[in-house]
Amino acid sequence: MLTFCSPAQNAHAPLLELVNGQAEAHAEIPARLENMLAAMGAVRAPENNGLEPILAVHDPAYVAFLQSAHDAWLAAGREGDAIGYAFPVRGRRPLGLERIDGRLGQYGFDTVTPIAAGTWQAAYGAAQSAIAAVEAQASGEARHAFALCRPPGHHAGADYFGGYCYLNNAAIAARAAASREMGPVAVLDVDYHHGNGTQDIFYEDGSIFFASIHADPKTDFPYFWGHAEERGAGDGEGTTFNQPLPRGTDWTAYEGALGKALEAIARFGATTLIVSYGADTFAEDPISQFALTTDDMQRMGAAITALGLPTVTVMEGGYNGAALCRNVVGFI
Ligand code: Q9C
Ligand code: ZN
Repeated sequence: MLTFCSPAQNAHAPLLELVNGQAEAHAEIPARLENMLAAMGAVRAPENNGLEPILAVHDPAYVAFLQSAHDAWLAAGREGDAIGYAFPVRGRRPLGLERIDGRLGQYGFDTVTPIAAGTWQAAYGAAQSAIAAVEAQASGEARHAFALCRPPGHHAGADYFGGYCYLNNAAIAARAAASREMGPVAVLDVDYHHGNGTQDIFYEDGSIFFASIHADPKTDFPYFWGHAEERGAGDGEGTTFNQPLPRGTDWTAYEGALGKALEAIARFGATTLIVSYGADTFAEDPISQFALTTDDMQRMGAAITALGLPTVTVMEGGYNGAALCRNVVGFI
């Protein structure tokens, strides 16, 4: 499998997340990537395709914020990683706020996604890995490619970060594939958590199908998105397909949901598939509650491959460091 990973990706090393009323050691750390790299064999550093494919998805003011936020944090006399603490409840008027605290709240939606010194550099590198995977397909070099992204991307929207995500690697890949006329494009999100950012980016876009299988947001992050009744809007009505599943879900129930998602993608007429793969559906994931085994990861990969579409897989979550490598290798 042709795998892309940028050396810049490990410049992002967040220290803490504020969760359950406490500061905890962050779960999305460089060791995740080290574990996966150790198991993957040869990986290729992506060429630099610049900001253009990123700006095809993300708002320029948001990108400028990400590039400068940690410097602004230091300039405000702070130490460590930038974390917001005040968030607008209803919508965000264009207030032109200047203080870093206001801007962190404006662009962020949680307290678990710090902006550290190397965050921009790493997120940019991860996005380049996703773009390079699409380019390898477009040029005919590979039918399937894997972007070993970190930090992950599927919780990030056009102008917001959250859920350990800053740039939406899968959405950037999907748009890049569509602009290379590889479409219609479908995104299948099999991370434990709902890919709210990807859903939001394509919610009113009928040209890109989004299917997600995830823990019921009634019980799990990101809570406010991923409910079954969210089906898209406007031109995108019916091109968003959510299947929330209860905690404890094992392969028997998961397989049925995966079959339905793949059927919907085939019915849509997709000719390119982008997979947001999270290994956090694993039974022993420290922050998640599904019950899939390493063998199930292989079954999942086989079922998706049986769809017969050229596929770019983008890495999302998965926090059991020791098992991450075999789960990813099993899936791939
Ligand atoms: N420490 C991804 O898997 N909640 N993001 C953490 C437990 C946030 C997960 C609570 C989970 C975000 C890409
Ligand atoms: Zn996840």
